[in-house]
Amino acid sequence: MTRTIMHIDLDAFFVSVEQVLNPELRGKPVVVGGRPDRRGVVASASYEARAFGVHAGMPLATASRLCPQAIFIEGSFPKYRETSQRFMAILADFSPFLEPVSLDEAYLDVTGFESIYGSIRQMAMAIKQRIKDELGICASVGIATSKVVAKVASELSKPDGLLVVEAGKERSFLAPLPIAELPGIGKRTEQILKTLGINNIEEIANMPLSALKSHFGASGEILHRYASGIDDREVESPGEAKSISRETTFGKDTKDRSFLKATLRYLSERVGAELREQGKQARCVTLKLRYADFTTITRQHTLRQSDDSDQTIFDTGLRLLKRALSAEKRLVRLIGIGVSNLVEPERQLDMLDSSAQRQEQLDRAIDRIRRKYGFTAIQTGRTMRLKDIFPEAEEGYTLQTPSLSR
Ligand code: DCP
Ligand code: CA
Repeated sequence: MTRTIMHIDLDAFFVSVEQVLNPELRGKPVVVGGRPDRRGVVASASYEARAFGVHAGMPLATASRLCPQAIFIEGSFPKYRETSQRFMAILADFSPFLEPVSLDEAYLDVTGFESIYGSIRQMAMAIKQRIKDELGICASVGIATSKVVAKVASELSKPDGLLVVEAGKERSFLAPLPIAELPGIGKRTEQILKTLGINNIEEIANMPLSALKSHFGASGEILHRYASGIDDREVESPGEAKSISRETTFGKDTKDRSFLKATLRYLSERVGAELREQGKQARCVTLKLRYADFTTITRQHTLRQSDDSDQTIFDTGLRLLKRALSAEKRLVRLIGIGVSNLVEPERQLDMLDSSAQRQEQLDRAIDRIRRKYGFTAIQTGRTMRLKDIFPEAEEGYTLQTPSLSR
């Protein structure tokens, strides 16, 4: 059966939220990511700034050189999350077959919905209108028989776009587009394809499968299917979170152990709070480090018993950190901690163990206070040190890369 899939993506999301809150920013070159003298990168650029060549991922300093008149904003994650939740709630009103992909992007399976709205195009216009009315933001919508084609269509229609790719036209729609437009093609894949003389999507579809496989392994096959407009991935409503992590990039590379420890403690508490909020326990703890030369390592430890306490997450992370840094000379650029393999809490046999019980009561008491007064209302001994280093925000310390530090 032919499916009808919509991909909905908000335009210049972080910037658009800022423009709703401060209408003076509308129609101007605006960049969210931080002040240009900081070392972060552009998270989101208004279309006015993009006209100067500014784009996401670009160092702020470069952006300010290309577009000196741009207005640079730090950005604040809680506002974006709140808008995102309202966005997803609007979409859920239109179809229960909703798969959020990121904060500002989702797939809807709308197969058969034309009978309700007259046509799928009318349904898409109604969705765009509600988003505009309630959030004040423009959305772009792509409609096709598969996820990959719907996504390319919404991207191509931006800003404020609506593009329908009819059934049977998938391959010819993709054919002339540059290879970078195909989801899944990163910088490296693009480079390799270019050296092979492949410039548009049609040329990928025409490559022998064996050649694609020899260069890209198993992903070669997916590449071939996507390039041919074939993609039978379902729209999947979210199961529960599979992992929770927090990370931050430092303003200045460091090997100050006690500072790294304090940051790890803070990030562990954020992960723990989220874990308990979701009513889950974790079996696996992962530490992530990026060194000054951008080499990134992860180290993982499986717990003997699933756990949700800040202390266990931190202790495990700290052991992994000590081991990783024991013979390490490089400075650390980024640190992150995560939990995965999430399970429903087991009725703990060792609840009779009074220290585990005290720990649990302590975590919950702290969670309650933080829910009421904000995350930094309570400091544990180790994170006190961070007070002078990171500016405080209601939701916690403002980390260097707000969008990546959820
Ligand atoms: N984002 C980020 N860092 C990046 C890319 C994105 O922090 N390198 C954040 C900011 C964006 C949001 O995610 O606003 C959504 O990403 P998109 O790629 O959808 O970009 P925009 O919504 O900003 O623009 P577009 O109109 O192209 O969708
Ligand atoms: Ca977007």
